[in-house]
Amino acid sequence: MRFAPNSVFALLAVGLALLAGCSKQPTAGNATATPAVPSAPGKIKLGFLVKQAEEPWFQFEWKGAEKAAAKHGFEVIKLGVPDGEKAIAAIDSLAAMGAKGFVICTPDVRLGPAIVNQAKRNGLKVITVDDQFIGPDGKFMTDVVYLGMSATKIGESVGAALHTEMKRRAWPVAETGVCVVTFEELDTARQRTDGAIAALTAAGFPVKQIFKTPQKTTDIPGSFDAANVLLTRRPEVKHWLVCALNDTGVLGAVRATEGRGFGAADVIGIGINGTDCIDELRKPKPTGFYGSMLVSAPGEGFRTAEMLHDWVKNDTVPPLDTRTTGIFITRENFAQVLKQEGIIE
Ligand code: FCA
Repeated sequence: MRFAPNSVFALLAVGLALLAGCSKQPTAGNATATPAVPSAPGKIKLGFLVKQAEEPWFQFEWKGAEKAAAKHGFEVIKLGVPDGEKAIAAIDSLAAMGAKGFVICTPDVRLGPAIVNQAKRNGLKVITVDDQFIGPDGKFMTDVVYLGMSATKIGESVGAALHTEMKRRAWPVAETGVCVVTFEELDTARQRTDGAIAALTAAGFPVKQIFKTPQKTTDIPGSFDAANVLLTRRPEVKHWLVCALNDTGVLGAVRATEGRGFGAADVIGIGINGTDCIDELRKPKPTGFYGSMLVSAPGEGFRTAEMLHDWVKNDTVPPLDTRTTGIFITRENFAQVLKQEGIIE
C-alpha cells in the first residue's frame, strides 16, 4: 500500500495524539495539544516536550512558546512525555515530522544521555528547561543548553517569607513546626527545599522543629500523603509553616493540614511557580496556602523556544546556562502581578 504524503502526516498526527493521550493523568484544556494537520511547508518546526502536561506550569510554558512561534513564524509541536519511553519515541516522531530541534523538561533527569543521543541520531538540536540533565557520572550535563530557575535563591526567599509571616502573626516558636515536603531525587527540587531550610535556620528558627517528609510523586496526592505521615508523627505542633518544591507540593500539604483541623490562621504555606495556585488564591476565604514565588512560565517557554529557533535558523548558539528569578505573590497582589506577567487576563 502506498500513502500520499498527507496521509502519512495524518497517521503520524494520530500516533502523536495517542502518544500524548497516554499521560498518566488526564489533562486539562489543550494540555496534550498536537498539530491536527501538518503546517504550511517551509515553516521551521520545533518540539516542546514536557514531563507533566497536566500541570499549569507546563501549559503556561507552552503558551509562551506559542507566542514566540507567532512572533518569529515557526511552528511548535507540543507533547506530554510522562516517562522515558514516551520521551524517546517523541524524539523519533518529531524527526519524522521534519522538526529541527526541541525544548524538553524531561520526566527523569538521568535520561539526559539517552535523550542527547537520540537527538543527535536524528539531527535535532536540544535545549533543556527546568530540570537539568544528569550525566553517567552523576554530574549536571553542563554542555547541554539549559534554562531554569535559580532554585537555591528562590527556596531561600520562600524560607525568609515564611519566617517573616510567622513573626508578623506572633506565633510562639516553640509551638511551631516546618513541614518540608521533599523530592530530593530531583536536584532543582532539593535545592529549593534546602534553600528554604537554610533561610529559616539563618533567621534563627530551631533546626529540630524543621521536618522533611518525602513525596513519592510530584502531584497533590503525593504531597498530601507525605504531609499526612508527618502530621501523624507530630501531634504536638500547633502552627505549621509549609514549603515544597512547587505550588502543587504545598497545596497537597495544606489539604492535609485541613484534614487535621488546621485552618488558615494556623498554617502558612508558600509555594513556588505561581501558576498552579491561581484558583487557590482566588478562593473567597483564605486558606493555609499563603503565597507563592512566581517564576515566569510563559517567559521561560518564550525564551527557550526563541533561542532554539535562532539556533536552528541562524546558527546562533544559545548561552549554556540561563537562570530566572521569582516574585512573591499573595492574595493581596497576585491578580495584579499575574496580569502584568501575562498569565491571567
Ligand atoms: C520542575 C517542577 C515544576 C516547575 C519547574 C520549574 O520541573 O516539577 O513544577 O517548578 O521545575
